[in-house]
Amino acid sequence: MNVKNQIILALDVEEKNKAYEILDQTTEYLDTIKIGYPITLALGPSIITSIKEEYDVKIIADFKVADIDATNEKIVKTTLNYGADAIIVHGFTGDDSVLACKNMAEKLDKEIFLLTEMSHPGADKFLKPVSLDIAQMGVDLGIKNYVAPATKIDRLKKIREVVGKDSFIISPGVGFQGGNAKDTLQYSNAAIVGRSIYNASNPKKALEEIIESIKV
Ligand code: OMP
Repeated sequence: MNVKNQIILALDVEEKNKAYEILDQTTEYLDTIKIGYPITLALGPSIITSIKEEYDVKIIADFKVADIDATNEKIVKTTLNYGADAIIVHGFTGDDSVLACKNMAEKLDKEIFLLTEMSHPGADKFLKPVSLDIAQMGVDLGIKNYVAPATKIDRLKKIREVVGKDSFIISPGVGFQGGNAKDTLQYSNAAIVGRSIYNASNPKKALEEIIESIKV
């Protein structure tokens, strides 16, 4: 996946007007949008289709898929058929669950992102001890795309070492959660930013500042 300006907008708003207002202000600079549970549960999954019809963007559906293989397969199929280009999948469920997602995405000519370690402090308790194993499982399964935290650069660096330079990593936690885009992009291919853009008084300016901060 190619991400314009190396920034992905996490569009975690719950009102349609607000979503479109933010997209109107930011899609000059962005071509990849992450759609998750907040907007999908508020507006229904057809919001994915509507945004794809209205804007020239790629959509990563962040549904953190984490079920048995048969259920995962259905979740991935339905989500990608709404028009998402890729879907985020948890890795802790194990290889059969993850493989079911990968196979379904490939059948539809789309992609999955494997979530390794998470960005919030609580992830240190259960996920951190296994995140490098999750990343290695992804490599063994032939997965190309990963999610790894912008808030824990040492962990992001280790995950990069496991998945290799040719894998594609996207990293949440820039801005509001304390991560910084420039440091993150030393090891990651794209930073995911939500609240620092959509809650800003001027989302376009906030995004311009983040893009500038990467260049200096
Ligand atoms: P902000 O903290 O508002 O910038 O948003 C971060 C976005 O990334 C939200 O949509 C989170 O759900 C998501 N996210 C994390 O914050 N941490 C993770 O470890 C993984 C994700 C994710 O999978 O996107």
